[in-house]
Amino acid sequence: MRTRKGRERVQFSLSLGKNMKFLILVTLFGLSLAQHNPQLKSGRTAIVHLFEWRWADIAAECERFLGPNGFGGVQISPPNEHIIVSSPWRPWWQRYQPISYNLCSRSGSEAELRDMITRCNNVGVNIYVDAVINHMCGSGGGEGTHSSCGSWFSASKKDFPSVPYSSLDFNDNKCKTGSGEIENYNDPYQVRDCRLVGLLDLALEKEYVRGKVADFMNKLIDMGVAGFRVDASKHMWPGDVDTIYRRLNNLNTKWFPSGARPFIFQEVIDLGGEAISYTDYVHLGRVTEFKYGAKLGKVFRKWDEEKLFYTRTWGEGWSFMSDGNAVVFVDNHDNQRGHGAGGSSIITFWDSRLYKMAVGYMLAHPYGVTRVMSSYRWNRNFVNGKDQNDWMGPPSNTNGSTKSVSVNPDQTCGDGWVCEHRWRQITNMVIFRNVVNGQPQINWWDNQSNQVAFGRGDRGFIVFNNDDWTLNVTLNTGMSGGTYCDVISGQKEGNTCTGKQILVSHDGNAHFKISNLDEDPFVAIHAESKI
Ligand code: QV4
Ligand code: CA
Repeated sequence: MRTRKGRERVQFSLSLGKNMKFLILVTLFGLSLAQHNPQLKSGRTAIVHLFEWRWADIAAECERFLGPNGFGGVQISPPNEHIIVSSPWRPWWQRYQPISYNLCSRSGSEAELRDMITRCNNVGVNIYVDAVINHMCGSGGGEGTHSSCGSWFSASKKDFPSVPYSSLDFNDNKCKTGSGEIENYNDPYQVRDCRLVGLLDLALEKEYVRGKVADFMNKLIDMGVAGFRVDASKHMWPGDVDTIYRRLNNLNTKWFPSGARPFIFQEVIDLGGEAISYTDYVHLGRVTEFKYGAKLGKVFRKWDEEKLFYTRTWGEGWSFMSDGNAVVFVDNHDNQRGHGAGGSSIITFWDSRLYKMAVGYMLAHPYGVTRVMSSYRWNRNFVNGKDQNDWMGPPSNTNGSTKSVSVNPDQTCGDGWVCEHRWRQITNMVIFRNVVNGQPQINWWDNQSNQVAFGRGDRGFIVFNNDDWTLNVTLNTGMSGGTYCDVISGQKEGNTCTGKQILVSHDGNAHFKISNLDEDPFVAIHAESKI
């Protein structure tokens, strides 16, 4: 059965000459390929997710820390108007229930958002917006003005006057399940046209709805954002979001080259075995590779007989999506608290020793665009293995407003903010990734167990000891002779090392001795840590 689109395609190809068609295909293909480009400023490679941070704090962090330390970009929490939930009290996930596209939220006002985007761009740090465009609030969201800009809405009537959306703009007549919710993830029609956990599902095939979504995203592009993390992408038809992405403006030439396309990375949880696969979306932009964190967690925890030396083929060799399509991370805001996918193998800041190794490995390895999680603590309360407090929002004042991020004299964060991105081992590995950018992985060594090492061209070298005994070996680093500071146990300050020193001989060999009892049983050196 030829679809409407298929008929158009036949007419289209008959009416155009070969070279004209070729030109258009290159343009279209080139267009979508460009959406795989994170548009990072030169020499910068990593994104940090400043989950639930206020705009004013992000702006300050860009200027005082992220810019100077070579971070490439920040993923921010959804900036548009969201529901305000009282039970449970102000959960983090209220921001995944839009009420409108007005730009006032738990993180601040439109003016504060604009100021933050400008200040971060001015120091070379891109802003990527978490775009929630599949749905509005939950069907049980009630009626009234319990919203972050005070807009009135009615969930039961599917009435959102501040957009405006009416009941005509939702999918209910298309969803065929009794509950109106997704009941079977092996039915692509349910996954796209029914409600995800009761969230009112937008009819994205409608020109009117597409227009509202594109206007929302274009306003942010014109303000200077570099792209989007597209929430719940699995729940939107590729053809619908393709149409919307094609309507997006080029990036603001105040900070980006003329013709630069917004970076698109789509949240599609695909651990295999479902009807919908990441392959449905990779032509539109990059996709979050959830297998990455799930597998890396098993490897560093040594579960399921996994061993670190098996990662010699890490990346596409582990049947992850191709490098050019992947955004990778050790944990994310969902699976660090048992939401979404990955299960108990996911390593988070709560397991800090393992976490530093896993994040270090991710940042040292060439695969994918890397995203570092930056979290807040909450008082977990496990009952029968489930955290009853997985809903808890960010550090807040008694009036429900989010606390500002305080920075301690030792550069760590206070008031419940974890700031993993400020942990020396992680900051220094972000810098390592920048220094070795573009260099191939070479000089792999392993002990057939959990001790491995590899280089990145002649620009960097890293050694891990995840066995229960000392690593004691001389390895070819591929680097020029000299004394290097280990950037895990310390760093180069002036012309001295605050941590371990590694002496590389003229032939590139160096001796490494790493006790399995070390707090951080790994060592990393790079061209810019040489004294
Ligand atoms: C409840 C019932 C429903 C009922 C509904 C009525 O479960 O059956 O119909 O009330 O309103 C919250 C509550 C959830 C509640 C829902 C709607 O937890 O119990 O439904 O609100 O009221 C986050 C949280 C969800 C949260 C949601 C909206 O994880 O718990 O739901 O925000 O506030 C799949 C998807 C993937 C998704 C992942 C979590 O394929 O895309 O699940 N991940 C993204 C985000 C995630 C977010 C959403 C999607 C939704 O990363 O943070 O869910 O925007 O794998
Ligand atoms: Ca949908």
